[in-house]
Formats: sequence, structure tokens, C-alpha cells
Amino acid sequence: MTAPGTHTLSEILSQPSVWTETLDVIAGFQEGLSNLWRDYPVQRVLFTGCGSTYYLSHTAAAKFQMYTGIPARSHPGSELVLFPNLIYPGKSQASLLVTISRSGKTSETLEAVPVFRRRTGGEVLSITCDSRSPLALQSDLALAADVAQEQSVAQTRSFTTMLLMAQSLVGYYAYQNVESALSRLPGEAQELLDDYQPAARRLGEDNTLERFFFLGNGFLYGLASEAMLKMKEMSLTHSEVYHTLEFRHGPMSMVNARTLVVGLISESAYTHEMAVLRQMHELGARVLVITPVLSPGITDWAEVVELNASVPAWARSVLYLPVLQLMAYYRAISKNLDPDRPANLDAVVHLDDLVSDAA
Ligand code: F1P
Repeated sequence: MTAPGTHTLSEILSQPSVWTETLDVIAGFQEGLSNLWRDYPVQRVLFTGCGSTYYLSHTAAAKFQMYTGIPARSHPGSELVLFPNLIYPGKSQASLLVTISRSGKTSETLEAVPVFRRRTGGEVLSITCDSRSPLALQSDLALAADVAQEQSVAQTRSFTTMLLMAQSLVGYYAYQNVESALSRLPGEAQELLDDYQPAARRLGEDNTLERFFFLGNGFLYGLASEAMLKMKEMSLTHSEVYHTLEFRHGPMSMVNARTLVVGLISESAYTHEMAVLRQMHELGARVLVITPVLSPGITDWAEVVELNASVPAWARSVLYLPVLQLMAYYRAISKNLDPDRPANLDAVVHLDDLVSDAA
């Protein structure tokens, strides 16, 4: 029996080395991906997953559409299975389904594949940490990083590694020099872990904080959602997620001195997002911002995690998470919980009776 959180901590800290190994895996997929984009004229892309991997789908879809111009949407696996008429209206377009699952065994994600094939006849690509999983085996192309598999129930390095692979879809479609952009990420992550582990620990162990709100816009909303989920799963703490400017439309009434508002800040909406965070500070909240842009005086009222703005924006988003994972880990430990084994959760949700009648 290991000490509480042993696996979670080592999995979080191993991200730089696991990402480095995954870069070789990604390079190995380059030909398959380039062929897919060349031979299959994709008109729309659906991304799906469950839990963490649904949030990953949200970020991946938003990025994909933003950087390639091809319409892309994300849906939880259960919606694809149980409400297909909402997802597949009228005539089918040349569609691609991207399924994302650490285990490759989650029922809803698996069931989404035959429904998609029946409805569209399209291609299926999977992103997973198990190359021999049912999901990988039933896909036309599987991007698998077995090296990122985990012993903990809550996803940390598996999430970011699968995000890295999802980013490479964008990279190989829209950019050149994909490897040179991605190869900067392990070193950047190592610096963030080294520089900000003390701050993550201080905030995580601060028992004057009772509520955590995670805010993000655009493709950062999915990552804010994942940070919210980590705080819940690992530390059983009240945490919520909002699109940043939505926070003013009601939720900010919950803000007080026992609140931490965490802003995942974008470059394009920086001014508007920082105005929300500043207002929350004025209402008495504590504020943590993760940002590639710094404005003068910001550190007077907010904790700041600074991201390297010279990493291209399409590749940078994976850097928002490691410090937030550490904060959730330290909070769990300070509450005498075991983040390796969150309450009421299993690593894989298997449903015997998920029948896709509606399909
Ligand atoms: C998805 C998932 C996780 C969640 C829990 C149960 O699994 O819902 O997001 O944290 O561990 O499984 P997967 O399909 O990505 O393997």
C-alpha cells in the first residue's frame, strides 16, 4: 500500500518526460495523419469523450475549428448515443469522429462509434493511452500513447498527453514545423513545475479557501472545466466552471474572501478577461491568473503563473494545467484524502445496459 497521493504526484511531475516520449509517438503518426487530411475531404469533425476526456474534446474541437476553419463540435459520448437526432440532422456530410479516452473502454465513448458509422459512414480516429483497447482497435486510425497510462483514477498526465496528441491534429493540418513547436513544451512544463510548485502548494493547503471558481473562454473553457473536475475529484472541494464573462451574470454573487477565482487567460480576450478578474478581487475574492500576457501592477492583486508567450498559441494550451493539478493534489493531501483513489469513482465507467435505441 503506497502513501496517499504517491501515484498522483509522480504522474503530475512526470509530465515533461512523458511528453518528451510522446513526441516520438506523434512523429510516428505524421504520415497517417497527413494521408487522412489529404485523402478524406473532411467537412466537419465531431470530438467526443466522457468526464475529463469530454472536457478535452471541448478544447480540441474549439482549437480545431479555430485553427483549421473546418466546423468542429464536441459532445459527451452519451449524447451521441442517446440523442443522435440532435447531432446528425438531415443529410450526412463527410464527417470525422475523434474519440478520446484514456482507457479506450468507457461504454458511452465506445457505443458512440457504431452510431456515428451508421449515421454518417465517416472515418473514426481515436486518441487514447491504450493502443490495444477496444476503442483503438475499432478506429480507422489510433493515436495512442501507452507511456502516459496511470495508476491514479483522476487523469493528470494522461489528459495532457492526449491533449498534446489532439494538438498535433491541428498542427499537421494547419502548420509546418509542428515538431519544433511541440518539442518546446516539455521544457516549458518543467520550468512551470519548478517555479510554481510552492505557490500551488500554498494555495492548495490554504484552509481559509472554501470555494474555487475556474474561468476560461474559447478553447480554454474545456481546460478550466478539467481544472474544476480535478479539484472536485481529488479534494472533494466545491468548485465550479464558467465562461469568464459569464461569471458576472449571477455566479459572482457567491464571491467572498474565502473564494479563489482562477482565470485561464487568453491573449485575444486578455483585456476583457482581466477586467472580470480585477472586479472579483475588488469584491474580496482571492485571484490566480495563468496568462501568457502580463500587465503592470498585476502582481499587486493577483497570484500570477506566467506562460511563455513565444510558444505558438496553438501549441501552448497544454501548459495551463500542471500547476492547477498540483494545487488540487496539495488540497487533497491537506484534507487527509487520497487523491489516487477519489471517493465513489472508478477509472473506467462500464455500463452493461447502454442500448442505443435512438440510433
Ligand atoms: C473517463 C472518466 C474520467 C473520470 C473517471 C472515470 O475515462 O470518466 O474522466 O475522471 O476516472 O472515467 P476514459 O474514457 O478517458 O478512460
